[in-house]
Amino acid sequence: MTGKIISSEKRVFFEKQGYLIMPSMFDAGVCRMLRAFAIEELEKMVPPLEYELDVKYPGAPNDRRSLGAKTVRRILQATSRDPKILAVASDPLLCASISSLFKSKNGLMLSQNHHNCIMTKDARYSSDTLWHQDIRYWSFSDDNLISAWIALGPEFEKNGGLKVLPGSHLREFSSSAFDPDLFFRTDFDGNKEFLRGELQITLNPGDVFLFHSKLLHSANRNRSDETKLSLVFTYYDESNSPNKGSRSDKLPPIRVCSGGI
Ligand SMILES: O=C(O)CCC(=O)C(=O)O
Repeated sequence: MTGKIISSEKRVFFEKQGYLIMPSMFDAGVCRMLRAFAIEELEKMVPPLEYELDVKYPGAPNDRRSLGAKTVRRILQATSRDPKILAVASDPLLCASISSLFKSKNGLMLSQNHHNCIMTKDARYSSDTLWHQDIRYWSFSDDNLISAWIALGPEFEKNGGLKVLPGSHLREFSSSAFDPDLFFRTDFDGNKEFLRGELQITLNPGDVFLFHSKLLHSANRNRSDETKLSLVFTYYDESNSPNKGSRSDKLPPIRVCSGGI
């Protein structure tokens, strides 16, 4: 199956640009059901949750007494919350597509750690996520991870849709290109030209945005009047592995594609 699921043009596009949009991978009924589930989880506030207050990004509430202090940013460990979430994360077409991008006949592993989430962007109290590579969160023997961002509603500039710097996953940046929190500095002269290449990603409900763990991306806060909801999962080839004792190694992976395809 490898090589047929994703055309060679799309694979070359992903290799060069660091991302790929797979339109309409999930239908409107599935998106409605997942949105309803996400809203229920937000109402129940069942941990583990990441709050806007935890990240302290620009626009986030400052302290526990601020308005919006209880605003959730990520509903964590999403695949263990309900079989329908696991079914989406292990969708055969999605997983075969990602395996094909890894050009691998090995098994495909789904991480259950931090990025296994329902990402929420509240209409009132969300924040700006500055330019970064997701590899800042991960600790693996190899930096080659792919995340799938599944839009459950429309995503665009005004509601805080993702922006990317195409091709940035292939660049070697000096450490001075990043601040101490590993955000890509917009005030650093050496980054300015590169930042001019920013591209706004727009997604429709059910579209999947696949991106490499070294692709620089950012997103503004949500300035629309509806909370934005997406599912985010991260995958890696079976030949890769989380570093022992790191937070990427906390929960065991789920083998979502058996390999040999
Ligand atoms: O929706 C956003 O703000 C982007 C989230 C993101 O890229 C991250 O937290 O790694």
